[in-house]
Amino acid sequence: MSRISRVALRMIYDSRGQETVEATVETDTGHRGVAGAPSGASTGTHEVRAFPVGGVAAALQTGAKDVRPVLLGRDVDDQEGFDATLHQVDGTPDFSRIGGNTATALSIAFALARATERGESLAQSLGALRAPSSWPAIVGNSLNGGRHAIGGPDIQEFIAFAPNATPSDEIRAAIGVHRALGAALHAKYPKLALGRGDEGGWVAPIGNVEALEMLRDACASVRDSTGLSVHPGLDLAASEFYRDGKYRYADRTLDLDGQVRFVEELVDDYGLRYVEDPFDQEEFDGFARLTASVGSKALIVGDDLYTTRRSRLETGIARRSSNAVLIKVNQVGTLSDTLATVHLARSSGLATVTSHRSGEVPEGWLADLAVAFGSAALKCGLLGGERVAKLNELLRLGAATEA
Ligand code: 2PG
Ligand code: MG
Repeated sequence: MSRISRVALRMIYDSRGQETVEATVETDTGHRGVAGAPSGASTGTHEVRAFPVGGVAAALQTGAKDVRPVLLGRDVDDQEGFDATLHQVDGTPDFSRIGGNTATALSIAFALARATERGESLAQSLGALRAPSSWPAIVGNSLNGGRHAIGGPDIQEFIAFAPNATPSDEIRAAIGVHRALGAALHAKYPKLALGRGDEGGWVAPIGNVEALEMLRDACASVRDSTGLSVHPGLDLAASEFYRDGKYRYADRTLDLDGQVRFVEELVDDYGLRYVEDPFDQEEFDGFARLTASVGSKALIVGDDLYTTRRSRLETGIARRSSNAVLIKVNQVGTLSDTLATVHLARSSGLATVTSHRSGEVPEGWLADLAVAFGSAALKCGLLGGERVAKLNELLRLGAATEA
């Protein structure tokens, strides 16, 4: 049995140029895992705190003084024990003492060290099938708005949802939509300086409806030219424009009934197959209404609604709020907490979508998690080194099963 012989924490920058925490965990047989923690912009109220008061500097100080000593000497095969120790040393319900990002970086670095020691990919060492019966579909952000873009639509993400037989076909289809959308924007607005948002999707000063029309057409053109499956999707991140009981878009203000109808129409008019956070983060019943009416046509996904917390997912299951749950490790802080939510989803027949954050690190392990979790989809963006790292890791996992 090998043991942890070295633990180190340091500050690194994420894809938005913001400070975050990276962890190194090393075993006494000389194997090591290194992981950085991502950060969100449209964070849910029920997420753990990313950093303690005092930010990354305080996280590093507490990490060196209080966390590192209790991790040294731990059994490399005991992920649950490692994660439980993080909770014990933190002692709060939301990781506000050591920081959820410190916990995330350590928990993943530990899992990576173990995988390296076993000579396996992270997906394999977490017990994933060598050749999954179906690969996670790609949820690829093609056009950004909301908190992830300045000057774009108020819906946060216009998505290419690509379920195909192999990772390479999925990625080809989703990136094809990004490219087709860029070409269409350029053709329609030749004088416009096109930008890209936090997740690598296009940013253009257009409204929600125009963006949806262009996304639908881009998906259709890729389907026609490649024969692959790719369909429009949205992450509305609706908590971001919900105030005083109303959904406040640039061009309309809707109450709950209006919002249910509006999203139902979007699903039907644009053939949406993926709808994330169409309501405020406390609106379990609105979610349930939408799932009942269009859940057979689209994944209805709770992100801010659940924040990957098992207890909130229990509520959603009891109220039939959604047919899918977004999974982000740093919303709960450890791999074990994440797995508890994934297991509940699976045993209750809900799909999981394993997801990046808008501020990311250029590492690929998220793809291993999506495969290991048996997720219906991997949400990781399409362009930018920190997004492509995950797509390329999925390609590697796919290639390994073909060899
Ligand atoms: C989301 C995520 C990722 P953020 O809302 O799903 O796309 O955004 O990381 O800013 O919470
Ligand atoms: Mg979301």
